[in-house]
Amino acid sequence: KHLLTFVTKNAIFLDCGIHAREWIAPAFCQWFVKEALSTYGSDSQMTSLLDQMDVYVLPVFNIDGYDYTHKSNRMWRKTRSRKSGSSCIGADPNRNWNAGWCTIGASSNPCSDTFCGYSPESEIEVKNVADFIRRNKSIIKAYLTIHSYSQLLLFPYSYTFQLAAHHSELVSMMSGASAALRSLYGTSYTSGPGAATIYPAAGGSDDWAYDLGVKYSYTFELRDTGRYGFLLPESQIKPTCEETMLAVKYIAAYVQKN
Ligand code: ING
Ligand code: ZN
Repeated sequence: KHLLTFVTKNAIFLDCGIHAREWIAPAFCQWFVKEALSTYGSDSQMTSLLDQMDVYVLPVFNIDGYDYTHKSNRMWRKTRSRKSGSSCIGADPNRNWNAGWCTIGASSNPCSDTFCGYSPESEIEVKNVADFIRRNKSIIKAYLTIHSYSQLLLFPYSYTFQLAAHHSELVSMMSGASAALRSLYGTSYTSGPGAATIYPAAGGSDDWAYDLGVKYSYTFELRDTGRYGFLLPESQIKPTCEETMLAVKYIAAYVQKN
């Protein structure tokens, strides 16, 4: 008698490139996949991680916006959606999630760079990722989203100054992750809840995932601190990816054992 047991592994969800102009972010997702494939079997931590967990990687969340930054406007941030009645294009895909939607640090003006959209999940990219995470919420143990720049490790909340229920655990986890990151090239990161660390902003993906029940929900703001900003020189791509990998692996190891 055959007995087939289908085991669904717990998972980490990783997305990059929610904002079009933050080019180092998609580079990191690509680096992550390369590292996962090339170190599985030789690196004991990667091997054990991938044996026990799945990692869902969305390498370019805002693909139309990313394409637009290559062809027309390097500083574009939003999606490229159109709506009749407005000549302005796109909404901010990190203001469009249903988490305190459009209450603070977001604009209801379609021409603004932080336009929250006409309704939560109005953007097709947000709707589809939110559907995926909702559908898989029982297995998704961590949500990581990669942005730039400012060298920050952010966690909920951004839509309110209230502290998350797991605040102290998230604080200590981020101090471990930033120490791991710093160990390679000395790059210094600040961590804390979004509202108090960068600025209050509603409708972000990490707050939404956290309120859905994904306890380990983090926004990375990669290099640099403003010298080059979004126009990070090519020479910094590899070191940025290498050091970020250490923080992501630290988080993954923590999630794996908890
Ligand atoms: N920063 C983020 C932004 O969307 C953020 C900061 C994180 C806001 C989490 C809300 C929630 O504005 C960048 N650089 O995009
Ligand atoms: Zn961003």
